[in-house]
Order: sequence, then C-alpha cells, then structure tokens
Amino acid sequence: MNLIYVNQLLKTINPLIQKYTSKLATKNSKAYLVILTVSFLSACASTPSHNTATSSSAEPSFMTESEEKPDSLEPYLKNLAQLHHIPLTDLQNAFQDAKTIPTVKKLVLPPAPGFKKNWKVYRSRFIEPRRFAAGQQFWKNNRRFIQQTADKTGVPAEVIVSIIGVETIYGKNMGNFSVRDSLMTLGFNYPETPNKKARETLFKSQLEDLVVLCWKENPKATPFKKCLNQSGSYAGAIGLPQFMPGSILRFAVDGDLDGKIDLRNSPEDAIASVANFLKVHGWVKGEPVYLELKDHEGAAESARILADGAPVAKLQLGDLVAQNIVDKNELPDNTPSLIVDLPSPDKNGGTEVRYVVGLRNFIAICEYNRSFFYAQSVAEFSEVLSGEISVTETAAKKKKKSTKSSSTKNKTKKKSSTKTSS
Ligand SMILES: [Ca+2]
Repeated sequence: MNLIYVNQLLKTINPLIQKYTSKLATKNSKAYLVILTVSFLSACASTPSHNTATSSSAEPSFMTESEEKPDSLEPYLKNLAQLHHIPLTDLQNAFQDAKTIPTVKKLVLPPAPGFKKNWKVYRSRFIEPRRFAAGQQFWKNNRRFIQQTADKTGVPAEVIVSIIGVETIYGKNMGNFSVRDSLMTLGFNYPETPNKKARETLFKSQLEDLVVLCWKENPKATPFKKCLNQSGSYAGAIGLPQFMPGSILRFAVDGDLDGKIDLRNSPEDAIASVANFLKVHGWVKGEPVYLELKDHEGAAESARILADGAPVAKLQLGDLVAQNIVDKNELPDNTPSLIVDLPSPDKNGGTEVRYVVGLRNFIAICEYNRSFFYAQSVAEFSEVLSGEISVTETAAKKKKKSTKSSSTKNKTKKKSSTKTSS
C-alpha cells in the first residue's frame, strides 16, 4: 500500500516464501535459506510496496528462533502510552513476551548483487491455474457484494478479485508471523543496510498504528494483546488484502456492516477495503489500467527512450499517439500516462522488454504496491479472471489476436539498465 520500497519488495516475494516455508518445515535451515534465496532472486521486482504473507500451515521450526526485546522498546512504549492515552501497564503487559525474529531480519535483506528482475518469471508466479481457479470460486461466492462494490466505487470487479488473489490467493497465504513481533523486529532491529534508519522509522510507525488500531477495537488487556499478536506477513501485513496497520486505520472499510473491520475473516470487508483504497488513490471509473503499444518495432524503441522507471504519469496520451506509440482512442489527449517497462533478461545476456502505456489506474495500483511488475500482474490477472485471455495465454498474444496484425514482435534489446522500473 502506501508504503515503502522494502515493504513492497517483501510483498513481492512473499507468496514464494509462503510456498517454500510450508514445504520446508521439516527440512534444515540451510536448505531453507538456499531455496529462499533462489525464490527471492527469481521473483522479486526491483521497486515493489507494502507487505507480505507466509504460509498459514504449521509453523516451521526456524520461526521459533527468537531474540530478546530491544532495550529501546521501553521508552517507545512510554511515549505511545502518553500519546494515545493507553495505560502503560497494559502496553507493557502486551509486549511482555514480544520477541525479535531473526528470520524476519533475513527476509528483508536486499537481493544478491547481479540479480536481475524478470517479468516473465514474475508473471508466471501470479498468473497460473491454481490462483485462477481460486479466483473464480471467490468471485462466485461473493458475486453480489463484489458487483455492488464495483458499482459504488467504479473499481471493476475483476480488479478487486485480482488484487486479493495476487496478495494471498484468497486467504490461503495470509502469513503466520506475529504482526507485533515482525514490526518490532523491523522497527528496532532492522538489518545493517544503508536504509536501516528510514526503515526502522517506518516500521516503528506501523507498530504504533497497530497499537492504536488494536486499542481502539479492544481496550482491554487480553483482547488487546491478542490483536497485537495476530498473524500476518513478515512485514506486518494483515488479512486477505494484506493491508499494513496504517492502511487499515486509514483506508479499510466495514463492508459487511457488523461494526468491525476484519480483513482476515470477512471477504466483504476485504473487498470493500481494496476498492476503497484504489478509489481514494485516484481510480478513474471507466479508464483502462494500461494500453498496449502499437505493433511495430519503432513504437517499442520510442517507448524505451521515454521509460524512466518511475511510477509517475508525467506524459500525456496525445503525445504518445502523435509519436506513433499507441493507437488513437477515445481517451482525451491530456490523459496522464507513463511508459511501463517490463524486462525479462535471458540466458544469453540479452533482455526482452515488454512495454505498455500505464494510465491513472495503473498508478493507483502502484500505490497499493509500488512495483510495475505488481501492477501489471494485477492488470493481466484481472483480464484472465474476466475471460479476456486464458490463464495460459500472455497478454501479447491477446494483442495479436485482437489486432490481427503482422507477426512483428514488440521487443527490443534493452541497451542499458540504469532504470529502476517495477
Ligand atoms: Ca465488518
């Protein structure tokens, strides 16, 4: 969500970690780390956003490793008690058994030097038959409420369903780290990286949001502690849509109108919250998420020059039409646009790059998770869910089918990789 680079990164690789943690529960930690590293390297986009999850199956033994509480926790709690009018003893009790989790620290380390993100690999992790089948079922089970929400917010049903699928496979991978302990680990004991200080500030702020959120709902010792200690991703993201505590406070919605926000157990709350988040972050009803380039080599070359990797719509669609990059369409010429580059390095040192034109709704999805790979995966998975393309088809094939144009491939060799797209 509105979070940081690292959060995004975490979230991007999260489903992979979930997948492997459950498999590796009985294996030794060395094997775990090797596979974890491989999954990180193969799937992580460079600029991803907020959160992550982990397997909700039995906890692997490595997760029980822990360290003592940081010394600076006590003054932090005193400050929170004063700021938010929470009895200090309740706060202290709720953190009495809090633990730093070494695994969480390992999971936020940057990828190994030389790692190159790969769009095709990334996409294949998210757009696959199992997630698609689960998405169809989730949509069917909640069809009426999803449609009502789409009508109310202007966010299409398939986009809402897509996000919840990409996040957690509809609740299958919501994570089983203590949110309290994950956020305490990252807020007080972030690994020694250049951005350590900024990250600690951010995670301390999320921990504060968690405290506020839990106290608001449960101003009594036992339920308060239980709320803090609820399970989530190793970055502290919660529930079906993997909202960070701060996003729950600011953007979550009580969809089923039972007076509580429960993103873990209420599909309606999750659906309404995802749609509200996108609406608040600039979703434009009826506008596509992205446009394909024109199917000629020159369009991709022009796009390459304009691509800067930043999730900011600083271009205007009319200019891209004038430059023969996209077809003229019904959208106004001043529609904010950006070039999205999605590189797939190959074994021979070349890089095939898929370019698309992102529009305002692409940016809204980037607010959820600041990654081109993430946003484009959500967009293309929504196309699969709505039946525009099959789960085994790529969007490029869809384009060829719809334009019935020549077989010229829309790809270029990327000449430099100074950008930080996705
Ligand atoms: Ca509710």
